[in-house]
Amino acid sequence: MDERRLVEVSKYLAKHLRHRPERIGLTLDPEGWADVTALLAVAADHCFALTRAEIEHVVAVNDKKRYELDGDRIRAVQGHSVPVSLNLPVVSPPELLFHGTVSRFLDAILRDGLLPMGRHDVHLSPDRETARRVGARRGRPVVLVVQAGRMAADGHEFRVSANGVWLAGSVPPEYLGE
Ligand code: HQG
Repeated sequence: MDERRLVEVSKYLAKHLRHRPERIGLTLDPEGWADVTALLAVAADHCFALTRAEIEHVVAVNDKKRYELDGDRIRAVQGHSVPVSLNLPVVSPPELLFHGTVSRFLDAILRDGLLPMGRHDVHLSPDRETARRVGARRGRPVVLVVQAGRMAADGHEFRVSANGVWLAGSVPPEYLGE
């Protein structure tokens, strides 16, 4: 599979497993799982030719391990905008986590805290370099430091997705620094 096709299939999966399953008539169960057989059928119905082997390949080599396969089921491991409950356990975070953003959002973030915006959760990175890459999707990155240990001690819940993204409902401004 060439790189272009890999990206095309990955984007197709992200769109329909995270954001708009209804666009192709796909049903996700409450935990975000779709039947691979059903996905192949509805993709074909909507003129996107896709094979099981391509799905398996994308799941295996995807740069950020965004998807998981379990028998004939597939789901995105995080990043949804549709309501799903991934049933991730609450876990203790490291003392510090990081969030990559850009300077144009800083005033609002320092005033209102980090909010999930279009997604279910605020996404936090375990290290500065990962956060820098997340921020760089939007321009010159700014990395914020999150006092995650202190937040957890104050009763805020953290979860971590299967691909190592830390998730929190929000991060109030008093736990943020640069
Ligand atoms: C910003 C990619 C104004 C926030 C990445 C971010 C990540 C605020 C944007 C994953 C704000 C939301 C998630 C506030 C937060 N006021 N702006 N109060 N609070 N923001 O894409 O963290 O490729 O939903 O800084 O690698 O950028 O999809 O979140 O800039 O892991 O697998 O609002 O997406 O992964 O943007 O990225 P996003 P994100 P995937």
